[in-house]
Amino acid sequence: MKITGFNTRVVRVPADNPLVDGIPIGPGTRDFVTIELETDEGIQGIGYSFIPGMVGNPLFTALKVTVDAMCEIIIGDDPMGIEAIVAKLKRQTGTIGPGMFNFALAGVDVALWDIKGKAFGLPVATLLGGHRDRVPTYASGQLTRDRNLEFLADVGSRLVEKGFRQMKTQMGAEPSADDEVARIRVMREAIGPDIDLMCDINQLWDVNRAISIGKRVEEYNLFWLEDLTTYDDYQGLARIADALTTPLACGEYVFGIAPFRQLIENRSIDIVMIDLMRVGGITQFQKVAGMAEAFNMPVVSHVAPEVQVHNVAAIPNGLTVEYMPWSLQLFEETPAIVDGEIVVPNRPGLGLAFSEEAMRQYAV
Ligand code: SMN
Ligand code: MG
Repeated sequence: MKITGFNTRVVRVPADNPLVDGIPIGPGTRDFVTIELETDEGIQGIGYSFIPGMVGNPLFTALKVTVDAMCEIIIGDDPMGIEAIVAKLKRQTGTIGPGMFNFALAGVDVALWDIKGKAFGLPVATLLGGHRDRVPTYASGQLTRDRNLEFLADVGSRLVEKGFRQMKTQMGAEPSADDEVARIRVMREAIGPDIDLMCDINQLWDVNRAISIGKRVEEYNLFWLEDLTTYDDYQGLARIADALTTPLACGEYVFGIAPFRQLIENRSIDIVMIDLMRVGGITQFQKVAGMAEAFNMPVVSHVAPEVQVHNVAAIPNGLTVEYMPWSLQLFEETPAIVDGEIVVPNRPGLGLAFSEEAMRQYAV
């Protein structure tokens, strides 16, 4: 099989897709570069790239240019040889460094796996390992640190009514430690003892604050605390991990596979979080997952749930899929959630199709 052509688009979707009805999210947009790779056998693979957490960023043009250049380079190549393609792209463009390179590579890699799945008539999760066909998922992006306590209690309990068994909130913005702790107390009271509650700090604390507030919230039995301090302070994170019984999850800010070795070997974390874009796509995700398994650590996905469901369902140490709804509007249909679990589509490849209506409406 040969790659014969490609089509990429910048798509700007409105930030208005909350997981419970009637909650205004935004204003703003979420920007994606969508990718369609064509082959001489008529199989088309789809993927997308974006820069998590960056909205309306001028660097976005650079992402589109990088994706286009990569697609140009691989025309004529066999899409079955994904590692050969990654190696070629690294040789020819890797000197731009892991940032933009990985963001662009991730989208291309996802499209290549979609082709491979369609060629074999199997879901990508099955090709990658096929551990199970559904996995736990948690509601994300709803209970953010800009919301007040009333909002947290209201939306938290509505997410439970919607069927979510796990959800994530945030700390890191309150000047006083008491106010930080109050957010977790209110959340726990609202959702009860049986719902898994995670909390993301997004690197906003220093090591000592992480230990002192981390100890105070232990009574609320958090499922994990995430990115408590600077992501590459491996030793600082290890001190926090030693001091707390709550598991620490980090890794979404890490580019590529090698820095995960530092997080894991230094025991800076208990749960390995892998961002699909920064790691460089499905191929690289699976390598980090294997490394984590060897160290007896579970893996959780970051963003892109409709793609990441394949990664997490494929492996024995997949813990849960982050259900971050940002990218869902790009597709005609997205994986179902049943009893708090996200279900791998029983279709070849990713089991996804771009919504032509969304493309028409939101393409820039
Ligand atoms: C997050 C950060 C940036 C983009 C999306 C999500 C957040 C998370 O850290 O873990 O959900
Ligand atoms: Mg996070």
